[in-house]
Amino acid sequence: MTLQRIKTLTQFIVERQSQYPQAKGALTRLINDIATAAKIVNREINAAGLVDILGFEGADNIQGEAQKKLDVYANERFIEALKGGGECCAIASEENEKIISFQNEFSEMGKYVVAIDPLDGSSNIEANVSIGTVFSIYRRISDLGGGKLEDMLQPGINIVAAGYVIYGSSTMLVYSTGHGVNGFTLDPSVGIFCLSHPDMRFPEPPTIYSINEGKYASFPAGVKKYIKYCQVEDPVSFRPYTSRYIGSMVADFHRNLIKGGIFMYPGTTKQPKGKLRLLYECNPVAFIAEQAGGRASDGYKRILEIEPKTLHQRSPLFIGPKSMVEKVEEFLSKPAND
Ligand code: AHM
Ligand code: MG
Repeated sequence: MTLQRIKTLTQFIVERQSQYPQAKGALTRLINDIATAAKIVNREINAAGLVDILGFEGADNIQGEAQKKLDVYANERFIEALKGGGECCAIASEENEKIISFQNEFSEMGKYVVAIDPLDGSSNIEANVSIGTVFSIYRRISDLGGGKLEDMLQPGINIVAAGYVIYGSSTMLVYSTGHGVNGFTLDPSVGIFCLSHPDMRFPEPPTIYSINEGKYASFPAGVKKYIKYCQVEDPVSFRPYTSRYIGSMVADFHRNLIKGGIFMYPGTTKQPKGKLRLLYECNPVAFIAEQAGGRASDGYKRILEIEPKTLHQRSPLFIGPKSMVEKVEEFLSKPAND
């Protein structure tokens, strides 16, 4: 690729911003802050086998799960970058019990709030499996001053921008501001994200289903039936589908966005609301999925329309191409003995 043909993330967002003369660049700067922190986290992840950063930190996070050192490191880097950047007035992180609110020292604006899972899928770190960062950005609804809980408890339909970073065989930032989805691959030699996947859409026909089938016995009847439907031979609808499950939501979602497939994390008998958190995990990928022509549902309704009651609430998640998500919703809406 010649240099003239490369479009960097910064060029791309500045270009996009110039289409909106009223925009003052705050969102652009905020996304840049996230990208900068992602590069620092990426460097540490790449060096994980070399330095003493793998393993447990010794504390549990608010979900009662042991925090890995890299979880803590990533959380600190994103908080620093967002606080220092001056464009947001509060952060809700999967790693912190309460919101982190700051009166912005650098700007009287601070008109955005950010919900973030700094390092999702961290149980995969030791095995060199892809992990990710997931984020969503909302406009604050409270008056000026430090951000408040109410700013965070907004439904996903209020998202202004959302995205994820996948630390995989290459590192990518995928994001949307509500005008389609674009993906940028990090060139590690120069530390720049370059546009590599413009206007991402779920391809047709989709052929992959992703779910932790080890939990099959405790899934709702409709999900069990949908899994069987995926496995039935029917060349017209390209079944049987291929099963793929990494156990890292960002990586599973990203593969399905590129190759065409559904990711499911249903409720189980032990955890009726599933495992994934609405604010940090479900909402941002739901926003991306819809912008890529797909659908995200809790099995019955659109994820983005759920009114959050608490910061760390969980939700079942069915996400991917519209046709696949609608099919699983159809199975779930039937009586159990049907
Ligand atoms: P985490 O936030 O503690 O990393 O957990 C979330 C992860 C997701 O990335 C992934 O989809 C899911 O947990 C896998 O869970 P399971 O091991 O139950 O299949
Ligand atoms: Mg997570």
